[in-house]
Amino acid sequence: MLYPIDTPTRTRIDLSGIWRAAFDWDEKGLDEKWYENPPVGRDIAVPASWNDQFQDWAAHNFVGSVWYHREFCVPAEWDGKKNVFIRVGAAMYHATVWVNGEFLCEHEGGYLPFECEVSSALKKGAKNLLVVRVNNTLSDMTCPQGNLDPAVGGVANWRAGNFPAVHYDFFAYGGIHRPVVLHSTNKTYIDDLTVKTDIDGTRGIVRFEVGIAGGAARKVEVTIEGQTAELSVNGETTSGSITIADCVFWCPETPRLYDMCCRLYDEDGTLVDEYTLPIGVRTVKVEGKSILLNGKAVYLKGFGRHEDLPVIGKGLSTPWLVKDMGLMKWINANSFRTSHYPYCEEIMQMADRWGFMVIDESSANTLSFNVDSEATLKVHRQEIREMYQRDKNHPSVIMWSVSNESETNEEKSVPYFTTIRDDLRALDDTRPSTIVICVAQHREKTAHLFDVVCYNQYPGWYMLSGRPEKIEANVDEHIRSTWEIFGKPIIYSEFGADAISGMHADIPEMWTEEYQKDVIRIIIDALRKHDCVAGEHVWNFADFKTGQHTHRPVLNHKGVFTRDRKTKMVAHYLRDAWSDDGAHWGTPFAYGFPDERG
Ligand code: BDP
Repeated sequence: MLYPIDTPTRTRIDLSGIWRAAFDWDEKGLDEKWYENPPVGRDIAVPASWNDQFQDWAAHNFVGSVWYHREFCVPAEWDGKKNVFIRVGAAMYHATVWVNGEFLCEHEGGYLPFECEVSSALKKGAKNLLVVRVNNTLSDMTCPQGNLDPAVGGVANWRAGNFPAVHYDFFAYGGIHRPVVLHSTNKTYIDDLTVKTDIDGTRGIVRFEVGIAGGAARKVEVTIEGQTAELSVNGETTSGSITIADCVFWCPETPRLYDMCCRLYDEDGTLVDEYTLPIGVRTVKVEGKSILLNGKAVYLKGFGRHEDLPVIGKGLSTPWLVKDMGLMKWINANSFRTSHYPYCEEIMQMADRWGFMVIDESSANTLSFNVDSEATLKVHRQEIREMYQRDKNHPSVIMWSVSNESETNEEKSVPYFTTIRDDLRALDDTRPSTIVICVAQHREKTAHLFDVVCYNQYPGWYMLSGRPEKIEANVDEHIRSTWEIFGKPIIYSEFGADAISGMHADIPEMWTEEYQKDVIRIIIDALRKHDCVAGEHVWNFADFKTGQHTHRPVLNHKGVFTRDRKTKMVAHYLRDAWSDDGAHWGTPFAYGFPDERG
């Protein structure tokens, strides 16, 4: 499924704006056929989470179904002649779509797009009623899992007591989180593009496959940098390649993109579809202790992030997105991980243009294997396919992450993640993959399945709390033994400390900005002594909202920026540490006891 764009043969209409929504407090909407005649409900912004838009406690904490609706018209020239699609960028967690009372499609998984062809349900020259039911209930059968009663022995053990009850460490937002778009194509159209690139000296080799739907096509022309490949069409796909002489290879320093323009012609030689995809030419490999981009070792500097904003929740906000990308450039980051779910398509496109290397993560966060994980595995496999399908052509995506902090000490996690790893390898032979882990090296059972070891480690916070003087030795030992056991490049994919903005101390203590700065500094200095370390991702880019819990003062405060994107002290130091000429952290604080104490 291609990202919808306007071209000479395609038109898109963004349905973002104020819709109406009815909270289905008693889950009676289906029985009462709200899809035919939804309750008037209340004004609600789309895209955005529903939770923080209103004043009522019930809506804020709601877990269940919300019925969204609005009307739309299609241009007269679409009527009968075009395919008309409704595409939902993402809805958390399960969504069902009806038009004029007719069921069109449903989708499970909160972070990836889905679409349905809607022509059959449309009223000619009249208003159409669009109804989307979104349900954010998680269970032991969803991905991620959630909402389990600790009594059944499942995932709720992870963060028992969180309200609303999810076991992961971010707020259980629900809603239509990404734009809903109406878009049209001709009856015969390009429905997929797959691009794989290689390097031969200074030449860039672009191999592509074009998927065609609707039949009756004769040829495809693909043009890159003034060179055109003509491909005849005999079935649903056709493929070819183009070589770019003196190619500028994609990397953070030169994120050069080339437009790949594809034109599809029917049997009469009439242009029936045109789609332009920006592509980057680059290779990614893992060898020994290094991740190689275009054959050169790269070192990842950056963050684990969240899609999380005041009022908007997990909804897409393009001004905030632009600001965030600017802040990541300002601080000299070169990469980020889409912790803990695939992010919006717009950030992936910007990462291509701005030169950020991305670890693209599935939403399989903190999975438990104490419950029957077969159902979760099914949804997880579907998500991996959809994530690959959506993001496969982004040069910025240098690695897939299949999960964050699942119970990978459990024996059952091995067949589970072997299946996921095999799925991914069958889909993509051009990128490495990883699993983000936190269990102790000696108990970890899945890291050997993947190419890179991503570790979340919190010395100075969850362990060695208040003891920065012990961090260096801890990190040294951890890296040494991780390399010894797995023999793969290591990224510290999370480390850091909570700091409440404005809280200071001359002698650094937990929760102060000084303490956060020192913990991050000491860990970075320790990591850089090891040549098997391929990256440092601070947790987190910005403070973010969590469920209510005694450990969380409304937000997780490990942000380097506050939730409204103000700098904390450590931001200025990281900006130096991540600059080309290295760290200027100033005089280190004197931790430890005087000699006479022994
Ligand atoms: C890690 C999780 C992350 C949490 C972080 C923390 O991967 O989602 O927010 O810890 O506790 O375990 O701050």
